[in-house]
Amino acid sequence: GERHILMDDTAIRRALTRIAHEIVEKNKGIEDCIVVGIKTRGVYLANRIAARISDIEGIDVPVYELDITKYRDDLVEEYQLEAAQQLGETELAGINVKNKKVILFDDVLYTGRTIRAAMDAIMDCGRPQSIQLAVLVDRGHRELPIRPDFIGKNVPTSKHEVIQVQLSEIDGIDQVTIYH
Ligand code: 3GP
Ligand code: 5GP
Ligand code: MG
Repeated sequence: GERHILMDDTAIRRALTRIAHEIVEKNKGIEDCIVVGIKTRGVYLANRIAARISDIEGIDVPVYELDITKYRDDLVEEYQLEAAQQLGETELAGINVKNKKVILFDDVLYTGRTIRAAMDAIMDCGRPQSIQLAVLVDRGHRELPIRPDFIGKNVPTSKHEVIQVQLSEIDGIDQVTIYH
């Protein structure tokens, strides 16, 4: 099929800079905030956002990574157990989220099931003050009442279209492409 580039490196850079400012504005600073990136590409985005926030505010924001495999609701029990063993429980275990403002970052938001699972994992670590959601691309088609607080680009899609997110850290290029 056909493909179109939705965001190039400049567009991604500007979107992340805007989101960093929006996060600082919404939270009136960055005190008590932590950033949690959802593997794989959400982690790189989380690190980039934290670096920008440090540039803006002069304060370092803690960044954590989260693999939600064992929290998904669409895996059979056996597989969930296997995934949990491989992961040695969730990598968030031991992180203090109590009274923190948790900013979750994923590359693409689709059904919302991954984010629901991520919220489950966070709640297992304590009671955060709030959870906020940032995504590079919102492609629609939610199956749960979940909406992002910070959005790089809204991309209305059909269900058969696929969004590819490439980030320089692992893909050698910064680019968002739609395949239809
Ligand atoms: P990511 O882990 O870097 O976010 O889920 C594994 C990878 O497959 C994801 O990379 C994501 O980019 C890609 N992907 C593309 N379409 C889908 C989809 O519809 N569902 C899931 N789970 N992953 C998708
Ligand atoms: P969910 O459907 O739970 O919102 O998304 C599942 C996971 O797959 C999330 O990590 C999300 O980033 C990823 N995902 C869903 N749809 C797409 C897509 O079209 N492209 C990419 N790159 N990732 C997707
Ligand atoms: Mg993802």
